Amino acid sequence: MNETTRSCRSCGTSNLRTVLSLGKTPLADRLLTEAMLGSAEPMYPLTLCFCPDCSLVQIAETVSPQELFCDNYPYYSSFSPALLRHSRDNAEQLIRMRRLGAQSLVVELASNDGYMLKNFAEHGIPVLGIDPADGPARVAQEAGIETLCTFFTQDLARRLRNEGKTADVVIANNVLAHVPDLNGFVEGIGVLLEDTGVAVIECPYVKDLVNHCEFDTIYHEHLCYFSVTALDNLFARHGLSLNHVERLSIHGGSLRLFVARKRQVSEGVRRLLEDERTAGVDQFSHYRDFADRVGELRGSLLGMLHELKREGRGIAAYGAAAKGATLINYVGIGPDMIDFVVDRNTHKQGCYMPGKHMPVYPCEKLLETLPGYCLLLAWNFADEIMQQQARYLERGGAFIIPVPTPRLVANTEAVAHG
Ligand code: JHZ
Repeated sequence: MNETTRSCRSCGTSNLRTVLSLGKTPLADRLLTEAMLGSAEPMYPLTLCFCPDCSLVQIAETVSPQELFCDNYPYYSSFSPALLRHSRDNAEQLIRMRRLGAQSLVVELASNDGYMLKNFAEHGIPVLGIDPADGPARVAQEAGIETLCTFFTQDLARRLRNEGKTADVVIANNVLAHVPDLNGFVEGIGVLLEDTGVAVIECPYVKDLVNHCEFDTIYHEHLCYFSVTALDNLFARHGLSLNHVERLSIHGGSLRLFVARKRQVSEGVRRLLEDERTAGVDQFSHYRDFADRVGELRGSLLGMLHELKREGRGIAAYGAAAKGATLINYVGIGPDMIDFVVDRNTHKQGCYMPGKHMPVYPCEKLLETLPGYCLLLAWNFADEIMQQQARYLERGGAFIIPVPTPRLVANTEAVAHG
């Protein structure tokens, strides 16, 4: 099921202006099994828009969340060591800051395989996960993390509150962009929070997306691309205050938001709002040349790949990431160019990439076959992946990093990174 909207997902006005069209693309996390290869794949238009009224960048299309998240969703957070470290550090900081203990409750929305909540549970802090993807939710339950396998909604928040379950901390990482009922979701956070509770929310930052040409992070799961300005408007509408914001490097540049009922806005929030006004993030003109820059990137990446292919040493790709699906489908990179993709996630291995159908293998395949080049689709974990693959680099392999402008990294540079 697919709907196209011309009214803003946050403020509801109908002045949306188109920023970029990526054409029709398959669903980025719908990897195919061998049996699925013979049947038609759902393909949907992907159009990035800007709302001049509340500044929210968003896509026009809504694919049903059931189709996106409920059928063999292959993303399991725990396969990315850098994400695990990032989450543990954040959990430990929250435990200290909020003095959490056996009497507290931490609720995570989109808790996936329990990658985050296990850090609280280890300290004896009661936790509750909520996630609609049954595979990851089952892994969390098996690890002893209480998890409701369902979508978080206002109604669920009310039900939990009626059962006496209000949260000292609500965590919502990389989920705000995924929800079609954005206002209902934020309202639900307010319902679930204890009076003195805090919601800690991470989402990719649209300013980084645009500045670093991270167009591949645009796909149907990501309905919204947030600026601090748009977020401030959104939370204020629900009686919540965006009190503090941190900028993070994860996922190509993210925001960590601290949201509460009581207004205690930090100087940092005011500064970021001011920076966005100065940079024009709240104006359509800020996004006007983005489509041209994305088109240029496509041209230069294709040019580079054709040149490298002619050397005859083979090209593979690393990371069957959702963003990788946008990249290969929009740029037009198929099995004639890329022989195979490697990924640590065992749920993705043995499957085929959406749209272009390159097979996904375990990472060992890279050293076994030694292709001359490897396109890094999971470029957001570049340093970590290149360190893991030091032997591939030592043996003459090189990585192609596609964004912000395609570049080659061979052994010497990788050692400098390490
Ligand atoms: P990764 C994810 O998108 C999921 P994806 C989701 N769509 C979202 O909102 C964004 O993040 C923010 C693999 N890998 O996380 C694991 C290795 O093989 O960058 C993943 O399959 N070895 C909900 O999918 C992929 O790469 C490694 O060492 O675009 C990375 O996917 C590491 C670190 C990762 O984003």
